[in-house]
Amino acid sequence: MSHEQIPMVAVPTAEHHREPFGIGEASPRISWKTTAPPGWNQRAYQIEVTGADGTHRTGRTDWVTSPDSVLVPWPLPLLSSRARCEVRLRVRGADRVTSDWSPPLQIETGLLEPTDWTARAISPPEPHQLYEPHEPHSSERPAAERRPPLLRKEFALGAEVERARLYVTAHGLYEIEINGRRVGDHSLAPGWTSYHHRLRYQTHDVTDHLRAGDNAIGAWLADGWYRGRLGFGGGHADLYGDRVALLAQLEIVDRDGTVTVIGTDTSWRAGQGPVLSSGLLDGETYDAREEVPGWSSPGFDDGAWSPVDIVDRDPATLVAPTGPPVRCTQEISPVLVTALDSDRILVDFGQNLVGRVRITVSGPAGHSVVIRHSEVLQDGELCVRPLRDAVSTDRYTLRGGAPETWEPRFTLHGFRYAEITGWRGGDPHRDIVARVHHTDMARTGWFECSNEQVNRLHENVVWSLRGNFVDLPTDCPQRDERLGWTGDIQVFAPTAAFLYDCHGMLASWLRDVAVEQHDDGTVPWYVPEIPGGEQWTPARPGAGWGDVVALTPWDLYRASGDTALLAAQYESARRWVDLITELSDEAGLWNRGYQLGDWLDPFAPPEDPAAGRTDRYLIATAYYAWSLHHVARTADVLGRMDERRHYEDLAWRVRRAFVDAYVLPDGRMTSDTQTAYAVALQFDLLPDAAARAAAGRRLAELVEAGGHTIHTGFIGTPQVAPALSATDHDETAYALLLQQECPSWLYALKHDATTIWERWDSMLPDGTVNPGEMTSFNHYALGAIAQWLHTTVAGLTMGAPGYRDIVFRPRPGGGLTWASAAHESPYGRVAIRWELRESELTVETTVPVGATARIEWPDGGVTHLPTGTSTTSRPGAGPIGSG
Ligand code: RAM
Repeated sequence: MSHEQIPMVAVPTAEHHREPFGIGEASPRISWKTTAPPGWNQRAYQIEVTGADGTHRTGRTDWVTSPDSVLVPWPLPLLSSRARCEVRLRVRGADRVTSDWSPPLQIETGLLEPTDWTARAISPPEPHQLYEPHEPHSSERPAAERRPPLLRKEFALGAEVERARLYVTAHGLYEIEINGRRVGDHSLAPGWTSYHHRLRYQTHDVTDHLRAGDNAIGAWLADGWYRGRLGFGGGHADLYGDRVALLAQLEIVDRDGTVTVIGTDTSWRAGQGPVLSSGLLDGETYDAREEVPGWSSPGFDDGAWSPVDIVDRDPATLVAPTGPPVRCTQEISPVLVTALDSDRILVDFGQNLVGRVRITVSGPAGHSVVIRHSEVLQDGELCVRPLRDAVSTDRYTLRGGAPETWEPRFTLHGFRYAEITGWRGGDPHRDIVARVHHTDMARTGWFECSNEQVNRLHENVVWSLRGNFVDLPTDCPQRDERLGWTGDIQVFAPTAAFLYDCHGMLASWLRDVAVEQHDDGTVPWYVPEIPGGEQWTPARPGAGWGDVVALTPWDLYRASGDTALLAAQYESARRWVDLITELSDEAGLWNRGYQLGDWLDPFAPPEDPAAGRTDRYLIATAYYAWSLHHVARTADVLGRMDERRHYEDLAWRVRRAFVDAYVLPDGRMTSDTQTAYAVALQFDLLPDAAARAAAGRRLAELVEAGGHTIHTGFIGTPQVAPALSATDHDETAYALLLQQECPSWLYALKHDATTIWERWDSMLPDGTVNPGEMTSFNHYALGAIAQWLHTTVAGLTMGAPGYRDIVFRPRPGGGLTWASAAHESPYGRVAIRWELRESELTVETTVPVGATARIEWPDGGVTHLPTGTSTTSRPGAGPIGSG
């Protein structure tokens, strides 16, 4: 048998971890991808687990007869805390040919039990004891009290270190140094969760940092989300508590087998460092003259430092991460630097991004460099008005002497432009760099086509995703908001799950949504919930936003095949629809209460974005039915058949009520708007094929009558193109996509957009910035069109969860001559590229082992595909007409 015919298994994965180090699962499910000749099918698998140093039992399963390769149950005894093991596996096909063992996956668990934590959270003493009070800052507490502290501790080790792990978290944000060297490369750790209920800790391998003899560990701490100013309208500080704290447990095993545990306790000391102030919205001020040389190394005299206090943190609330950390993922050099006046330069990075600027400067001690940020310019200067109360200003004061390199630690900005006052660098193209930060998820989805503008649009969606997947899914990254808005991710989740492996990150956030759901089932507008002024506090149940609890777990399940997520979120979803059942009338209409409707309908008055043209209760009832249907489907997957029936019956009832109330006898809807038809079609609310066809026709008419510009808001926009395609109006959908006049997707490109905007006219046609209150240039919600590019333009769609069944359904149109999409699915790479020559459509497809696939041609024909890559042509299968 030749080598190519033997199946090969790649390194397996555990749960949704990119790096299964310090994980919280005692029985992580295992997935793998196999390459094999076309037609090969897995009959059985065998898994072997090898425990390291007795931290886990070594064992091997029998051959398990199963075609499964995604999230298969952990096969051996549960892992305990600090377990280290290697997992490898092999597979066998029907032909009984057995693969080699896969390369091993290394897994290490974190601290799984609250009793594993012996360290106690420590806080610098009450600020007045530590610092001289200064002038009051912008927030209620004096600046000095907010000055980010340093914490340190020295210890001796008797022998060389065999292995050392640091388990660490904070109230606030932290960075750790051991013996003068930074630990890890995470940013903004421990991230933002619902801190009262869940606080993430991180695990680091710090073996290389330690040595026999004297050692020191030090921590930078800052306010972050825990204590810093957050939110709009001036915001609020101290939302979770008024003291920052560090909880760290360093566990060291030396060559003699001696275990030493250095935990935070009252033997640590607190001092002050060079960070004078730091806020996520405000930016950071750093005075290098106040640096404390040697503070995180042994031998430093901390006699003048203060003792620390123990503060409460229930170890039962500590959780290991389920997704990757925030990191710097890219560095971008300026594309243009111009002098604004004798002391100010303007730097254009050519891309609206989220991160911070690193500078290298030289100059006299005490000289300050001030960096301000903005997404857009107006009249050649930064336009910071859209940032509202986010100050987004970093300040660096030089220590003097050799060139100094600095980047703020505990803040993040959304910007394309930086204005630097007092620049004292060399070549700004070399000495100024933007460092892009976000949750470091693996990229899994790609799209390209023959139209360069559409490609740029797609690229902009990817950038808006990156800028807003920063530990949690936010609405925007730049102004005084940056909140986990539920409606935004609700409409965008399918797109996100195609482009990046965001399962672990969103699963964590959905946990927070569930724990912050109010007693009556109300889902907050954003999670974590913070005070939001009259409009948002107390939260009221809002259609499209609250529905995140029923719809987003389902979207993630579809993308990943993970039923455990459905199980984990099921109660939360039920509580939501049960609440709406109480709020709806006897017929089943959700027709009362505050609603955002088709938020930001371009025809809504600028000062009232909720006053769109589509009846807000039509939208509310549509979402209610759709969420009921999803709760029923979820119950079905979970085998809860009584509940499935209950919710499906309710869903039918609400559908009927919807049609009675909002669809007129002639098929028109009471709101004769694109959003109404699109939602009715996409949420499957219409009674039969004729009603669907009629709604599709009317939708196409309205889109054409609107001159193929956007007539929809947050709710309608993601649905219009898919609804047109579902009713054979692809060409109308293409015309909408390719429109250049405002409002349209491509309009923004005229203004050099490099991200998706919140409003179609965030930049007005005359090039001035929209004067409205909400003028973000980085909001992913309207980028949900990208999923239509993937599924319809390129034609890569999912037939069964996890892409176990794939339907390639290319729908050429809009003058495109080719398009392609690829997705790294749980089974392996799925890809399509089509090309149109005259009227011949040629399709090249890639199907991974373990999946079934077919092409559904525009003319209705079907071709079944083997695994592997194949090319198929179909004469006469040219562009489809607009039905
Ligand atoms: C805005 C947010 C978000 C939207 C809410 C209703 O302030 O930016 O995008 O979901 O309002």
